[in-house]
Amino acid sequence: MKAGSARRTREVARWWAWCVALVSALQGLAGSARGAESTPVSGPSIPGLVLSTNLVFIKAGSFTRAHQQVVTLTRDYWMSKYEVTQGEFLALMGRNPSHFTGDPRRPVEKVSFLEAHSYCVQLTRRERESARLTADYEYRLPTEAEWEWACRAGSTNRFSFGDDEAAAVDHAWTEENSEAGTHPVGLKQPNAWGLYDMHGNVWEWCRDWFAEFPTGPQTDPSGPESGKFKVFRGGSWNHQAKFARCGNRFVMAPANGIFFVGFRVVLAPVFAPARAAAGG
Ligand SMILES: [Ca+2]
Repeated sequence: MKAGSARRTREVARWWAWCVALVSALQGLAGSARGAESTPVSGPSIPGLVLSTNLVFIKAGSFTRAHQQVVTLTRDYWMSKYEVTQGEFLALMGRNPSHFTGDPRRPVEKVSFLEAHSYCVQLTRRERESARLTADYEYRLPTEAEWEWACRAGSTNRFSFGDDEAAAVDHAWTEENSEAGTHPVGLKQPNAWGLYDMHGNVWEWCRDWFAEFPTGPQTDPSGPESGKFKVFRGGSWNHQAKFARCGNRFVMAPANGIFFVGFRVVLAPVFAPARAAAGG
């Protein structure tokens, strides 16, 4: 990389880190989880569905997020064990938008929400054509609630591993230990449900348009019907560990990508919004 380009990269990274710090400070503390009655393993056997070994079954449940809001998920789903890698993205999409190349096991980044969504559509198409996926199931981005429930993995703390940021070194690639770049997925300790890099490495796009959370209990929330920004979660190599906490959120326009935002997928019945009475 040329010196000027490297300097601009660092300036952009510092600017984004500052923005994330500001937004996070305004949003206050994360909530806590409860009722983690299950530890998902492989999940049910469903006719016509051939699962990738890199999917973790997530049993539905309830947790409490910011401002003591109780969120209930009524639908089970599978979530990918790792962030989508550059190798996976390249194999399916025929291109690799990432900044940190050189190892296909690194997470794909500089990938916009629209590209991440497109990956899910292509993956769904490929798996259906290969008779590994029925028409009533699909791969898609997780809702924010699905992401946070899976991130917490039963924890009631700021992080899935507790409240101590110092412990993040064993669980996440963050500014403190990343040496200014992404790392191949799956090298840090997973959370209690076997998901890797939910904290750190790259932030992860969610399905939801951004809005302040509505008040009151929520069932299967999936955000507003439209908006300007999409949400991403989980912190990154470019931000301090405190920004990787379970309840933290940040946003970006859906057509934009940057070198610290990637994604992972869920496999679930074809998406249907919650009924109106359930809100958000
Ligand atoms: Ca991550």
